[in-house]
Amino acid sequence: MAQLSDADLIELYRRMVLLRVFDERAVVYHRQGRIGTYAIFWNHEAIQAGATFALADEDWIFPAYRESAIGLVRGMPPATILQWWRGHPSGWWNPLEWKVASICVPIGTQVPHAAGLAWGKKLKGEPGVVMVFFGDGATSEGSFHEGVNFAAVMQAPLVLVCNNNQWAISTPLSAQTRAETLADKAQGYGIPGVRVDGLDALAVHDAAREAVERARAGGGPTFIEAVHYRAAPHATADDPSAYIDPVRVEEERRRECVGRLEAELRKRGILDDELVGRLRTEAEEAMRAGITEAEAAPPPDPRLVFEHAYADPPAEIAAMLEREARSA
Ligand SMILES: Cc1ncc(C[n+]2csc(CCOP(=O)(O)OP(=O)(O)O)c2C)c(N)n1
Ligand SMILES: [Mg+2]
Repeated sequence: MAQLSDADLIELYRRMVLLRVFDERAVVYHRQGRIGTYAIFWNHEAIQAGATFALADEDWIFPAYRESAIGLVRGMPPATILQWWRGHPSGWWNPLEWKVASICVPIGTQVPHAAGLAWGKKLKGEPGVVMVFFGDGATSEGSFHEGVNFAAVMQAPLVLVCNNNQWAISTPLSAQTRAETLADKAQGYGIPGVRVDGLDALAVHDAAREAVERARAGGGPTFIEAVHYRAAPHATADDPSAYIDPVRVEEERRRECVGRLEAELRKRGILDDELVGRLRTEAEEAMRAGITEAEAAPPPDPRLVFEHAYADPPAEIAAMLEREARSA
């Protein structure tokens, strides 16, 4: 077990609270019509905060949409992430600034991107490892296979973190794979595969630390399967009552990861009501300031959507852009 100092443990807890409050407030902002469709990550905080806690500042993070707010652990302003969900260009952060890649929505395509960056670092002799997040469903995608195989063959410094929440929207894990565990897949690529309890931030951190150390020492990629169960809808546009047993979801919601770390830290005598309350208030204030800042930004120019999509716009779109430019 990793020896985290008391200060480290509190910082890990603070990050989990920040993520939890972001998620809960984002769902409210969605209901109020202030952000668009939102991918809920309630109870994924132990994976996100635990795994990234093993990284140094020079290391890269490649998130999927489920990890949209992971930049918070590096101090990214909540307003930036809220703007992403509002479809505002001020939500398109510069990946170089935070060493956090763009949020990836196509399933699994971030895996070869991350593998490529990790390989590039190795070729250039640059320090730093790359951590990529993806879901159980992503393990059925070609890009997942290509990315992991490539990274393994090249012994690239890559840490693969699979958030196994056992659902890919309405597709259960049992319809996703015949493999007994997702970690078993690592064997086929010739890399270590480990399974951890995805609700135990300390266990996730421990597995991630070992994987990061291996990658840093030139030992190549590791596959981490963090097992838990999706205890919220896939996204704000989803109605899971059509396909998930609500009793099971209620059970899972009681197995809740922020409270679990909180209880552990209270037991160790390093966390009390005062600090719990203060960290939660700080996170809530950061979110209030974040949404205020986001809503105060001037509306974006709709032409931007096309500007970044085409080098040479098709005639119909070019004509539309011209009309827009004339009326602007
Ligand atoms: C290439 C591709 N195919 C299909 C989709 C539609 N889609 C969006 S989320 C999702 C489920 C992904 O499940 P999983 O990888 O387990 O991640 P989770 O949402 O559970 O975190 C699918 C199929 C997509 N975004 N990209
Ligand atoms: Mg999933």
